[in-house]
Amino acid sequence: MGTHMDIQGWKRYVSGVILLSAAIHTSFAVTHYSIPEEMEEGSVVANLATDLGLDVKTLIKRKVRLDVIANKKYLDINKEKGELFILEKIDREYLCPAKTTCFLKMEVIVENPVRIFYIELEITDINDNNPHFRRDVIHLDISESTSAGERFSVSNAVDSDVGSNSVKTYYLSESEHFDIEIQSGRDGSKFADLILKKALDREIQAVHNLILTAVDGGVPARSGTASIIVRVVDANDNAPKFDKDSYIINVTENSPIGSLVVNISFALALFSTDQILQFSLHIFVHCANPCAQCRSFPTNAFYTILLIITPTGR
Ligand SMILES: [Ca+2]
Ligand SMILES: [Ca+2]
Ligand SMILES: [Ca+2]
Ligand SMILES: [Ca+2]
Repeated sequence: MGTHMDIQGWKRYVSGVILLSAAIHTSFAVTHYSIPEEMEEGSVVANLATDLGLDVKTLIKRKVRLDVIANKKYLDINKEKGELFILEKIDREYLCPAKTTCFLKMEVIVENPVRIFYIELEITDINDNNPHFRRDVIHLDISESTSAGERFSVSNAVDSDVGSNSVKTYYLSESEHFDIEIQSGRDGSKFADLILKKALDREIQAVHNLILTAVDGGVPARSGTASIIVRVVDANDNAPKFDKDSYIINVTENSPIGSLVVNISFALALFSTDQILQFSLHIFVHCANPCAQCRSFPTNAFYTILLIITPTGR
């Protein structure tokens, strides 16, 4: 037979198609079912024989079969009972990721005579996933000079479930300094802003450990947490402190050069560290006795020394 059909060949082909079309009594009605995801294997979805008006006793003889279109065989037909049952658990999040609706389309085919029934199975969501944060620990550096009312973005939690089974709200652990405000994205997703409700003081508390909890709207609700570690960045808000405001020291006029007059201590908070360092100043006799100034005050000579410590800071 050549590649080109003659007129007789075309007639035979067309009449064959017409006969085949007549033989297949196709029902275009779609039978709709709805089941929750994750049903156990073997669970019965529906009695197809009853719903499609087929005689259950003839199903084996008519070679009933089920085609799950464009997907693996999650379901099958029990040919003795005419029941549609779960062959493999259906995970909605795997089958329809990032979709709010999920359908499986199927065809039930019987022979003698050939009939095709269309089935649409809706897979509804159950709350089988916890909200979770992309990072378990969120690090924030906040200057102690930051004013109360300032807000900071923290990464939102995600939940593979949809609708009310997804993230609904957030809670923050008890804190004197921080609070959260819940925001809604355009797509309906929820996220939290961290708000500084009371100014920080690094010298009182250099690190704040908070727990942010995301909760979904499922029943029962599921949750996920992330740690927020706030490191308070130092600002130059403390002057160096001497251990006394003034020192009165008696020095004998014949004190040798280089002898210690006084040892003065002062404390200085270091920038960007959690340390408060103690320093000492040693003041020694510098000039020989009797020095010029002493001669001006033969009985009681007073020297007033003003010490100014100026750290180089911001
Ligand atoms: Ca699932
Ligand atoms: Ca789910
Ligand atoms: Ca969920
Ligand atoms: Ca401070």
